Amino acid sequence: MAGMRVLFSASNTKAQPWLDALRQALPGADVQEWQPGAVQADHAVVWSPPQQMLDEQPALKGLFNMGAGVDALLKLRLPPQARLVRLDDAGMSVQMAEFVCHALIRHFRELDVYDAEVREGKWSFRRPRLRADYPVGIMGLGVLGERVARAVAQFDFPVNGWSRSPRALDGVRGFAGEPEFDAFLAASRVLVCLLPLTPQTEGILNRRTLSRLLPGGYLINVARGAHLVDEDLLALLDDGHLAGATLDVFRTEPLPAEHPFWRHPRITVTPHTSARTLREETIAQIAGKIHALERGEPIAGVVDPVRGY
Ligand code: NDP
Ligand code: OXD
Repeated sequence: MAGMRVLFSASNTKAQPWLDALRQALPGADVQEWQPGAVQADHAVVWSPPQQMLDEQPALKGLFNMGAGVDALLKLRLPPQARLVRLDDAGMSVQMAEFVCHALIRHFRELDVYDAEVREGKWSFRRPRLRADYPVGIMGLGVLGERVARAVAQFDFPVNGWSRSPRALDGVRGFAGEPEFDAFLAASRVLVCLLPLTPQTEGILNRRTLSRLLPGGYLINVARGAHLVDEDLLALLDDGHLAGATLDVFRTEPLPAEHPFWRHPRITVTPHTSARTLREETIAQIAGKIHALERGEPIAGVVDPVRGY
């Protein structure tokens, strides 16, 4: 790796521990935090980098995103020959599976109701619900969606999965593309969004689509805030078609203090924390891919900018 230059730029974390770990994983490489006017680099590891950085680095071969979703990066002007590489699991899928199963089970087992009653000193039981009445629909069967589908199926819920191209997964009833979207929704009571944000999926969680869920539907959005039309969710909760929602992602983050989601009694808000980027796993994966690219080998996780993910 002697002579290779790698830049780091991330707006959401302290740079030093990442620089130390990257230097350790790429011995011989010159690894620096990006500053305006930095020398030309071979690769960059980024989260929400400034446009100026990308404009100043036309010779980048690899642009490594420190997350799975590349929607924010694709809004920028990218260096012409750089391969844009998304994070491929790196410890995120197990976190996503535990987060979604937790939200699903908390709703299904009415644990919030029990919590409230126990706080009032009440010892009472609710009628057990049937799993068969709670089919879970997972939008997106990629790296994260597939793991979530398998985890949910382990708890014996019926599982439906929807993807762009047909996917055959054990224990999952598969639906694909626009023509099968309405049938997928109509067969689901709990809806989990794990789609990438693209022009095709923006606003996909709206009055029309959410109304198609079985009555008493429940939404778990762990993908991007712009998948959801906020007012439509509020209206469907108010008219009783939806029972509630767990939302981890929002159109504006942090969620503004005056936003009604904060105070809605049937919405659970978490601060974009369902699957965190883990430093050790992330650097191991990115360093491995940088080595492979330098040897001219193919790598997984290269984003198709036309498809948008
Ligand atoms: P992948 O790219 O691996 O999977 C995307 C899935 O969505 C694929 O199954 C794909 O179909 C499907 N898909 C894409 N477009 C459409 C469409 N128009 N119609 C139907 N299906 C579609 O992504 P990941 O699983 O790694 O991540 C998913 C998203 O999760 C990320 O883009 C990111 O936004 C979000 N995320 C959120 C985190 C959080 O903390 N809240 C953490 C990490 C990620 P096909 O299989 O046919 O290609
Ligand atoms: C991601 C995220 O896309 O953390 O990885 O949202």
